[in-house]
Amino acid sequence: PDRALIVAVTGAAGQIAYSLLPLLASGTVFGPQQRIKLQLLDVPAAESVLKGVCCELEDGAYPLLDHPVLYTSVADEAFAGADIVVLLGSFPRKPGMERKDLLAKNGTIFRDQGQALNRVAKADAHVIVVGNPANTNAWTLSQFCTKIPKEHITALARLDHNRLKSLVARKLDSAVSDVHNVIIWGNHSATQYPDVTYAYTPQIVQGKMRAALGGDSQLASEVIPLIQKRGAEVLALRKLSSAMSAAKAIGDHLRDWMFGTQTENEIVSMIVPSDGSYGIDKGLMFAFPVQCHRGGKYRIVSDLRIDDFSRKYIETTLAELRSEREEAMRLVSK
Ligand code: NAX
Repeated sequence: PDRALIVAVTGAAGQIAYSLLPLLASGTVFGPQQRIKLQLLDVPAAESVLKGVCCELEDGAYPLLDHPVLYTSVADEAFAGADIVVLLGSFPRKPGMERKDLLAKNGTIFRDQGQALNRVAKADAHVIVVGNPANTNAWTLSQFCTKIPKEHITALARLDHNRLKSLVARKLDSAVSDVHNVIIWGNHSATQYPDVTYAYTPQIVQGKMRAALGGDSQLASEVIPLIQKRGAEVLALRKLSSAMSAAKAIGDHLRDWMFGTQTENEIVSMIVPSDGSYGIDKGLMFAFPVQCHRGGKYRIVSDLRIDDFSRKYIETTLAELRSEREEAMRLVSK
């Protein structure tokens, strides 16, 4: 394609961006023919770091990367004409901070960025929210960004999805590429439900995976909590939250969304506005099983049977998301 794809990235001076920007610039995400133009946003205090990142992007001599790379602390400049918007920047939880303070702080950021996108982004831009609390930040953004179709505003569940897929492969001693159709449901938080009910490999047919992993009590005591707490495990070990794996997951999310999943029946997990499937409130940002088709289209897989074991987990994460949305709603209606 002749035209460069305009990709805006916020939180671009941070650690996920440092792993993500090379994936974008090298063609790993949008393909080896697609030129891209990067427009980077961070807060004024990070200006020198951001400038340093731009120097490194220049020094990478990426053939697909248009120059100059734009960097700014003004959202309207970063979002101008954007086709793809990756929102990494958010306010981190500080010691002693209550969840509602965190929601309020981020509510303001995502309100302002939603309004900025509304002013200057392309009307059919594709947006992915990564900054936490990701589901609710995406919900707030979508309330203020009415120009972009609601289903174009998504958030990242793919890291949790990839963590589960890899864990299943390791447990079964299979290749990761042989594991299909794991699912993450709900909030990107410790209440998420990592579900293997519909997963399969060449050896283990659909319907037998829960038994193959040791049965429901083993899932409840080991597999599910491992995935729910994996982010905390990495944080404790690295003293920094997941970044390399988060960047890989963002690339996977964007590539599948734009170009379709590898096969028609492949399921991936994305946080998208609910269409009412599975009794999830319409419009709530919830991680669902989805199938992606070429051209930036996806469909929520809405006909899976949910048994009592799964339903209990889905209800817990749903309750948490409803209460987060209520806090965020207070801000929206102010
Ligand atoms: P860093 O703290 O390294 O970077 C965040 C950057 O965002 C900083 O440079 C900061 O200055 C900037 N920033 C803050 N407010 C901003 C604003 N209003 N506009 C523009 N930039 C702003 O964090 P990093 O490790 O890169 O993680 C980024 C976000 O991803 C965090 O919120 C983190 O919690 C979240 N994560 C979400 C994941 C998911 O699966 N949904 C997984 C990975 C990650 O933990």
